[in-house]
Amino acid sequence: MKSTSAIRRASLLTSAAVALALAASGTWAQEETEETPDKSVEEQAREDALEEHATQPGDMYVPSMTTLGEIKVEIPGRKPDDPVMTDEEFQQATTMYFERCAGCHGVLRKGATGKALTPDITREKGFEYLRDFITYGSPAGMPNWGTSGDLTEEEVDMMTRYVLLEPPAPPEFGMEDIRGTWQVHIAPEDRPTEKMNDWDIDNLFSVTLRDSGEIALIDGATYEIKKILKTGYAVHISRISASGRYLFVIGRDAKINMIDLWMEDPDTVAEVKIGAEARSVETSKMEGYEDKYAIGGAYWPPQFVIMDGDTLEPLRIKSTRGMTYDEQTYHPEPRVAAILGSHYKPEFLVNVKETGKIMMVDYSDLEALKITEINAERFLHDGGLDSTQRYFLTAANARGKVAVVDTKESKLVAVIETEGETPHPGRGANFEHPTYGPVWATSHLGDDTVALIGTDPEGHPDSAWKMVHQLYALGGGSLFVKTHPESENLYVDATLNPDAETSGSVAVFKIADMAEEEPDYTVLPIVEWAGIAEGQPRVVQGEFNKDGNEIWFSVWNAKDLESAIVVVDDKTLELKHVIKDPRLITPTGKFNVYNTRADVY
Ligand code: DHE
Repeated sequence: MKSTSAIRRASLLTSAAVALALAASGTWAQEETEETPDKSVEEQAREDALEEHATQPGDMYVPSMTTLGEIKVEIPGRKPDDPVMTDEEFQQATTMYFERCAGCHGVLRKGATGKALTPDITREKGFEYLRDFITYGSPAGMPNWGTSGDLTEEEVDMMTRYVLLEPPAPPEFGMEDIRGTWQVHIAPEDRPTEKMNDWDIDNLFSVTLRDSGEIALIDGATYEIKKILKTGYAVHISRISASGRYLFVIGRDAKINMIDLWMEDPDTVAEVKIGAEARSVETSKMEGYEDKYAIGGAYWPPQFVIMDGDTLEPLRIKSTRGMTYDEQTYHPEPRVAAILGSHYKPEFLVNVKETGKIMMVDYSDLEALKITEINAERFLHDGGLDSTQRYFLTAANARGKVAVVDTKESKLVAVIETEGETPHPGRGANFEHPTYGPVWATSHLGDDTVALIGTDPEGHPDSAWKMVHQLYALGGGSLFVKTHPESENLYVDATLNPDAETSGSVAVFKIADMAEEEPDYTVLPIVEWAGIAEGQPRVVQGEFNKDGNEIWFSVWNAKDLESAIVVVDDKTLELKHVIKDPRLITPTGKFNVYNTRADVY
């Protein structure tokens, strides 16, 4: 079910211990070793393995199809030899499966980063084998759902019977469904023709309030919360139209809100749901197409939807189902991960996760949609542009690689090993390295490394599209790196690190110090600065203000506890301000309007 730290786990245990631990928990590895292990060694190996399960930060970062879990599914027809399961249990197990297992094993159980769990496979393994596997997990990435206490013995039993049955298929979400959710609250002709408020829109931050299903619009200079707006469930990211007027946010329930920042009192002017589960939204950025289209990408159904940029009217749906790029076998549910608007062509770059393809979707003629399908690497997740905005660098995170696409020539340029476990760049960070020239950075979920990749094939051909420098930051569990053209620093968080002090801090590298092989970094105690006594808040995602002289970090606490945003002076690395407000519930992503629309990172 969870696999992001699989390689690290395996490398942390000796291979003998791995074999023993697997054998002890009755896992796939039973086929690989016939030896009967010594009991006490076996127990030790099991303990080691379980400890690993409990402490790997990457495990906490696996998609949870929560909204899909709320849908009542049609129960597939039963066969005479099926395990007994009531309809009520089946629905309950489906919800549990979508929330906890589908992220890795796929909604249809055909496998993603985790193994396929279709009945032809599960029935061969048998009830006891599967029950033990769910109970104890495996060092290959499966969590120990039973022994961790996450599932009761009865629930493990129910899930075991469930995976022996045919999987249900959640409903599709076609044009009729999408149009059924589409609402234009204020028609374009009824909107202002010029900006009607005195907000400094370019320096506004749209802040995700994850667990309250809202965003906060915060002024970048005064830190005043100008407005809180209701959005979709567990809203994920914000993106801005090319003009900077319209703000688009997408919830995990695939609901997009379009907010007009020119209104006297900015508000949602249109909304639509593009599927049942989604994570990405973007707008057309190419000259001549500014504000013309928006696009949303869904996890379920596997599809993207191009919409009118003024009204969100759904115009074109494209399914991403198809062949994997390498083996060319059919994948029924390749999820749409990051989407980026090209500055070089009227194209959206769409990461299709499980098939490992980057689709360059030409939106100049929606009736004759042209897609250049680039074979990249499986498990594409997030990424961003280089400093010239010509190259798209995107992580195939479960493969430990970064793919580079030339958006001008529509070609794959390179697939680079980052030599860390599970690269997770967000949109990455671009800066001028003292030795290697322009580079783009990513940190990693599974270890403390930061990979710097050369991005200047003209000026620095020897460094281009290679990992030129590896830095060591605070620890595993990093989600985002950040810098700004005006900054001389690179910031690296460690959000999912199990150690509270580490996940509550940020590492800052001086770019000039990178002339050294192993530069030191400064640690900023962000949570301590926030002065929050209760809970174990995590620091996540730095975001610069427009001028690039201060960086904001979210201090992300539990829903019912105090959270904050800490503002750091980029020149002095000192605390500048703490934004606290009871309305700031679980702040996570922050999107400065100017930096987001102009792709400055
Ligand atoms: Fe994200 C970006 C998917 C969990 C905060 N996240 C993205 C993108 C994808 C994605 C595909 C790229 C969007 C784009 O650029 O178009 N995220 C997922 C998941 O599948 C995952 C692992 C689990 C899930 O069920 O959603 C997940 N993400 C999280 C979190 O738990 C985070 C830390 C907190 C939160 O708000 O949910 C989180 N994700 C973010 C942020 C970005 C993001 C802040 C945008 C970064 C940027 O700089 O653009």
